[in-house]
Formats: sequence, C-alpha cells, structure tokens
Amino acid sequence: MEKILVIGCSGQIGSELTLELRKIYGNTNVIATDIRPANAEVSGSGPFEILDVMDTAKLQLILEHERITHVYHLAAILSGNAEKRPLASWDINMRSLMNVLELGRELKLKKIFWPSSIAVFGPTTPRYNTPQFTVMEPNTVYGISKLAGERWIEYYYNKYGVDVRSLRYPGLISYKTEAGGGTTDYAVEIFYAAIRKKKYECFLGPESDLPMMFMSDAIKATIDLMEADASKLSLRSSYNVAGICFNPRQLADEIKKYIPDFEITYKPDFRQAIADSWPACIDDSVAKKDWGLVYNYDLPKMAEVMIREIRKKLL
Ligand code: NAD
Ligand code: AKB
Repeated sequence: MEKILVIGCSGQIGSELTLELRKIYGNTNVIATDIRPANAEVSGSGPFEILDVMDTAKLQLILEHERITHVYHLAAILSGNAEKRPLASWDINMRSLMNVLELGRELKLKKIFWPSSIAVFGPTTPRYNTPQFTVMEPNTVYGISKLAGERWIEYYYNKYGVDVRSLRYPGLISYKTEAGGGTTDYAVEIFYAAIRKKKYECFLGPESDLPMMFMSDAIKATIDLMEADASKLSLRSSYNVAGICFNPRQLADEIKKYIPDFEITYKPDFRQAIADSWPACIDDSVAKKDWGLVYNYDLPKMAEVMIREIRKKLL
C-alpha cells in the first residue's frame, strides 16, 4: 500500500495534486508538507506538517516515522524568482533534490516524483516541435538546476535503482492557487486581471509562443506516469510534455470571447529573454508511446473553465 509524502503542498501544483492523491490513496495515506501553511482544503482533508526540505534530519524523521513509500518532491524556486537570487535558488533546487534522492536510496523508497521543466532547453535548442533528445544549453539558473536534476535522477536510477520519475512540465494554468514566480505566470494572471479590471499589462510580448497545460491534465499525466509499469519507461531523465501551444495575443483573443471589452497591453520585462530561450511547442511522442500521455483540454476549453471558476471565486 502507498504511503505518500508531498513536499511543497502549498504551491500551484501541490495544492491540487495533494487532494487528487488523497482521493485515490486515502486521506490519511497522503502526508502534506511545506515550509509555509497549507490552504484550508489541504490542511482540513488530511495530515499536514511544516517541513523545510533543506532540513535533512526532519525529512528523514518523517519518512521513517510515517513509513513513507512514495515521495512527490515539488518544492523549488521557479524561473523568474530564481533569476533574482541565483545562488540561493540553485542551493534550494539542487540540495533539496539531493536530500530526497539520498534518503530515497538509504530508506529504499518505492518511487519518487520530481518535476523538471521546459526550462531545461535553451536558445540553441530547436524552438518548434522540440525533440525529446536535443541540444540542451539552458541559460537561466532555474533551467540549469532542472537539467542538472535530470542528470542526477537518471544517475540514481542507473547506479542505485532508485525509481525516480519525471515530467518536463510546460507552463501550468490553474484557478485554485496562483502561480509561483515563473515566466509562464502571465497565462494565469491574465484571467484574474481580465475578470477584476478588464485589462492586463503583459510582461511578455504578444507573439511569445510557449507550451502550456491545464492543471487537471498535468495532474493526470503525473499520476499516470507514477502508476505506469516500470518496464514501459524507456527513459529515466524526464519526459517531454507538450500541452497546448499559444501566445499572449491568442490567449487575449480567447478571453475576449467572454469579456469583449478586455484590453491587453504589452510591457516585456526580464522574463521576455527567458521566454525567448524556451521552446514554443514540444514533441511529446515518447511519453505518448511509452505510457499513453493524453490531454483533455485545448485552449478554448481551458479558457472556458478558467473564466467560469475565477468568476465564481472573485464575484
Ligand atoms: P510553487 O512555487 O507554486 O510551489 C512551490 C512550493 O514549494 C511552495 O508552496 C513553497 O512554499 C514550497 N517551498 C519552497 N521552498 C521550500 C522548502 N525549503 N521546503 C519546503 N517547501 C518549500 O511551484 P509549483 O508551480 O507548484 O511547482 C512545483 C514544481 O513543479 C517545481 O519543481 C517547479 O519547478 C515545477 N514546475 C512547475 C511549473 C508550473 O508552471 N507551475 C512548470 C514546470 C515545472
Ligand atoms: C516557470 O515559468 O518558471 C515555470 C516553468 C515552465 O518551469 N512555469
């Protein structure tokens, strides 16, 4: 039976993934942790503890005391925030992963999930239909940490048999918890601004194509990968996941279908260079072939749910 630890349960992904894991494996079998408090749904539906993932001793204590078998390690500093504090972000992103991998090896955890990102690619990578295996020269501290992380998880699998699984998430779009300091955050912020003020100043230019994915598709993909038979996984770094490809102008046009007087203006900041260095859309055929990656949301369906749910929250 699975006994699961979620690290980073208060973030954009953790706040939804924790609830989905509890639905599947039972509330008491999913221990949620974060360095900051969880929302009421997470702390009210099962065990929650404050944990700084850098505190190796406390992490080990929880893993042993709770007899944890599976870890979802989501704590990280995302691309935009990491550029403001490069060394501290490198330290958190890498040391937290090494803590989890080492304890996974020592305690013989059954499975670990650790997300990578489209940030592993860089300006020399082909931007369209980016292959699973290609040139990878990221030029952000976040991307460098994700690429190094991918190398380490593959190493721990090959050398010690630690069963770590990973997805290169694109930008994730959700309405429950706001995004955590990344370059793709505009695609969440825009919905709140459109509903609150009918206008949005975008920090990326109108033609900045990026891969994005609706949260429920991301959660389904994560759990499908974790449930997949190990014999089906042809790679142990991280799987490309494409989702939907669009740019701010196309997203604004979609929002105008619901809010016709919505206005978008553009004032690119330092995140433009990050977006320009990332793929526009990705080839995810390896994930589809190995373990059956599927999506349920395209741009119109995603926008419809975002507008409906954020209106319910705000109005
Ligand atoms: P987020 O910033 O919303 O959440 C991260 C959580 O980690 C926060 O709740 C934060 O409090 C917690 N945290 C930070 N430092 C911690 C520490 N020392 N100990 C314990 N908890 C700590 O991020 P997210 O969007 O939920 O992303 C989760 C993971 O998915 C990250 O690894 C991120 O790189 C990856 N990812 C996210 C996206 C996306 O679009 N959201 C895309 C690609 C990859
Ligand atoms: C970010 O923009 O930093 C994240 C990501 C794509 O990894 N959303």
